[in-house]
Amino acid sequence: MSVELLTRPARVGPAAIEVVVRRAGTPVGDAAVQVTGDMTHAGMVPVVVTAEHQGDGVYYSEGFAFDMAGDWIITVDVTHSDGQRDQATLALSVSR
Ligand SMILES: [Cu+2]
Repeated sequence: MSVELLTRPARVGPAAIEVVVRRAGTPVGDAAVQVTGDMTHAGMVPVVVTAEHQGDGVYYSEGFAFDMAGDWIITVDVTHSDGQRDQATLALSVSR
């Protein structure tokens, strides 16, 4: 599984995220993909969006948003149709 932030450089505001889900090299089109953004300090409400399948194992959301500058961790939770779960994280620094 790979996670990529499409809106570069990462700045405060709306952002697009793409997640590519594969199993043993084969694209997975029937998973549920949730993207959660957290910051590295306490007291923040996480940003949570659902990424929609676009075909070929690519899931996309443009509903993500960074509401504060600083260090963020994006966690992608994938639930497969058989109930198995995968998780991936992406750490990044968001500027104003
Ligand atoms: Cu914050």
